[in-house]
Amino acid sequence: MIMKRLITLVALTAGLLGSAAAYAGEQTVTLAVQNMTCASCPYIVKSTLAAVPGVAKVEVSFETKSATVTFNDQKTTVAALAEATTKAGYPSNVVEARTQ
Ligand SMILES: [Cu+2]
Repeated sequence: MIMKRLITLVALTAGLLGSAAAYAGEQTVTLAVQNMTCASCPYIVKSTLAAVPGVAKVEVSFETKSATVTFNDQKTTVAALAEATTKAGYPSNVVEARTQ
């Protein structure tokens, strides 16, 4: 009984770690974002990207006019990310991609 409970706990913990940490399918890309003309633009770009299903983390830089996005490539694609920012008025394209 105790052993069974322990196995369940281990399986559960492994599952949680698997979804939170980097695993196969997680990617980080840097997008060059156009039209960010004022200080509030990065917030719009950030919330737009964060709303895309599968996106885990977004960092937007107004200084370098770029967005760094970590996402699950089984849930979304780079094309979908670029499309989302474009629809919000900020066309973007990938400048750097790496698989974690
Ligand atoms: Cu603005």
